[in-house]
Amino acid sequence: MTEQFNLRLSQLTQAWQQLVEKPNHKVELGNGIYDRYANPVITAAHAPVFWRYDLDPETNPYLMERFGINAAFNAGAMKWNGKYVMAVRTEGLDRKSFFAIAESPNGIDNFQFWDYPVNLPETEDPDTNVYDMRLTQHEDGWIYGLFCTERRDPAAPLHDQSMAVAACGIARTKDLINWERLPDLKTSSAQQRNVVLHPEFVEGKYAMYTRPQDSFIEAGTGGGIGFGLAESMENAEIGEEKIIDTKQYHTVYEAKNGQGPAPIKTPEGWLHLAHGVRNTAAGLRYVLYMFMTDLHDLTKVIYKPAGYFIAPEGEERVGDVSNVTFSNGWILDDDGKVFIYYASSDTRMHVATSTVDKLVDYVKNTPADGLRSAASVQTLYSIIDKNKKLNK
Ligand code: M1P
Repeated sequence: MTEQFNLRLSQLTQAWQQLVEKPNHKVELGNGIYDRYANPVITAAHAPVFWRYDLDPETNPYLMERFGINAAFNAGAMKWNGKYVMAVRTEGLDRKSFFAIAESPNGIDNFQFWDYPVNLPETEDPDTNVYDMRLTQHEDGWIYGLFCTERRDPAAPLHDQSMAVAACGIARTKDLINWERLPDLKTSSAQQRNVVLHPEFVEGKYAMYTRPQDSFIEAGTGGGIGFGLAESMENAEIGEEKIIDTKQYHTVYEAKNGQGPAPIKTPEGWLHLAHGVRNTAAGLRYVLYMFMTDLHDLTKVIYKPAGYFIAPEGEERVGDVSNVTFSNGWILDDDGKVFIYYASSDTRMHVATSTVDKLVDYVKNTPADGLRSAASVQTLYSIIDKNKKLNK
């Protein structure tokens, strides 16, 4: 038995090692805006063997998996001590997710989880599930993690075991290891998801992007990316939420949308990455899109290219919730390179790389949505006409 145990253990360890050390490479050609990479950067299989297995032959003679990991996705991201780190939504076979930090020396491969996942303190009203943490290095000196905390709806009748309430949970840290839990965000909306802290004070207050929603799934009347100010994070409360980017008929964000990571500051304005959702006969389709807000008026959208920025492609289209791309983490490097971390189909994490200059060019110079087929044709005519003149 011990021989078999040892053999299986070395095979498991070798398979894990090969996976985490597998070099990644750019997919050729691309669209000029960003480069996709061939391999996912984090998957469920990246979870260390010592998380998933009891390695004691006495108590686990068959070396069975005791704590399976189902998915690793929707990660917040930041540069930390020279490394590229993600706060990964790691989901067990029991559907509960938790946050685990994974780090890479170069941002594109060799991501490895830290030995222990985040031991997130609970509030007096314990979370049933926590997910989708946005990391913000705030100018007040703290690193904040804003995430969705989900609890069963207290008004749900016994026969309905899926009614839930989503709210914005808040925690902060100085080292990504020890976390202080703060009270959940208070707003006048029934539910909240996709809340993101802006990195700078605005009018001396904490600024947040919100996504008010009427119920757990439907954004309903509260749809759109909202913006609001709070006096403090110790007892964060937003009085007025102003919708800065709305849902809109016949666009990729007609059903709902949500802010991705905290925006990136550029001399031209704040670069935003968000997700947009539309309904199809095959269910909801989640894609990523970008826009830019004014440097001095964060509620004013100044550029917004038409359509999606990243949509699920190939194998990305399939997973636990298929046809989804979702991003809540990106990293701006010192040299202007941007690492865009996105999840596919609620299952795994990928990276795409670009630069601030390219992303600013993309948001400024990509035509806006004309909201009618005829307007799209006019846009295309102007591109073709210009190119024809060039060839003369
Ligand atoms: O399943 C797709 C996504 O659905 C939710 O996003 P939203 O609130 O915008 O609908 C979230 O649960 C997210 O985690 C998930 O990836």
